[in-house]
Amino acid sequence: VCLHGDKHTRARNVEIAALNRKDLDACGSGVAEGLFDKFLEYAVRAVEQRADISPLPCQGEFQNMVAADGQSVVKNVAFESTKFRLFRCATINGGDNMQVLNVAICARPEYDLPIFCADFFSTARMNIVVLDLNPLYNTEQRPEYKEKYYSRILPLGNKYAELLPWGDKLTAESIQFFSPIVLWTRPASREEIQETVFRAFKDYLDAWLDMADKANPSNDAYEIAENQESHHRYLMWRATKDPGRYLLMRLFGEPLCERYITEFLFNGVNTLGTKTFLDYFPEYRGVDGSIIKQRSVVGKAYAERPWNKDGTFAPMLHEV
Ligand code: BLA
Repeated sequence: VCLHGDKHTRARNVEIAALNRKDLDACGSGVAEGLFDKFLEYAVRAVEQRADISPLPCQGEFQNMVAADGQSVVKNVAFESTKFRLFRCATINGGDNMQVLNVAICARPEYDLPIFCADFFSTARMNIVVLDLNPLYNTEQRPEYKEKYYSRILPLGNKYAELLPWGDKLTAESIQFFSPIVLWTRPASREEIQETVFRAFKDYLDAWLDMADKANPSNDAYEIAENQESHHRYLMWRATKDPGRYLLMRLFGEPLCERYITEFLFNGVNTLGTKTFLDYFPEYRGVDGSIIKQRSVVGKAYAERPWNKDGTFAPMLHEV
């Protein structure tokens, strides 16, 4: 459907960027504009401005994905640089029925930068928004990590947490991947997504890019290995328990869906480490030794935002 991989993709970075934009525009011809087109465009423009950016080779087979419904238009873009291992954006434009934005940005393991995460899903009946800079380390257990990356942007998080109220209970396991500035909300309308959520998306992405611009690589082998394992655990969680899995399976069929998840969306899950899902999440081991199919073994929890305004994790007593 879009971003045809041709010989120009090996041209200079600036030309690549222009080409991507042109192809992205061409994608839109013939179909109504997607709810998240401008989100993806903003992310692509922001990353293009960085030095030494190039398209990620793994995009290849995913550039022309057509959904089984014959209607939904998929756009996938991914970049890498000396700092970014994986800067990838995906949108699905299925008109009024379904709109999806999924963005993940992982730095290289030399950096302990959080993972940029935008997971937006909209149907005619519901809207789901998760936006965060997912921490590599638990911010309660490592106050220095919280201080390094979250103290400065806490006011931004608090501002949006007021504009975009907490979206009620969610899969309890998910909370360990979220930071004190996570936005988890169920907007009432697509207008709210286009306005408040778009502003939050731009501000969070700018904040992450600003952190990345300032970040210096570690040369401590232990730290680098620890960062890499944290990325791997995160990707393992998402590749295995992503709420979008069922839908992606329906849209693309099992073989393509699996490749899309492991090689594009959560690229790194098969290459950053050798531990298995059950090594990281043994509570999901079923009686026969296989992974329990349910997304959650704990169930839903956190009816209210479990972080205070100062970024302290303080869930309601019965949810501890
Ligand atoms: C719903 N997505 C959700 C929910 C969360 C997230 C918290 C609410 C339902 C729940 O409680 O689980 C997001 N969960 C996350 C994130 C992490 C996590 C970001 O653990 C970890 C960091 N989602 C996608 C893609 C699609 C998608 C690609 O990433 C679709 C193609 C859809 N998200 C999607 C759907 C739902 C959802 C369909 C509703 C399904 C449900 O409520 O179970």
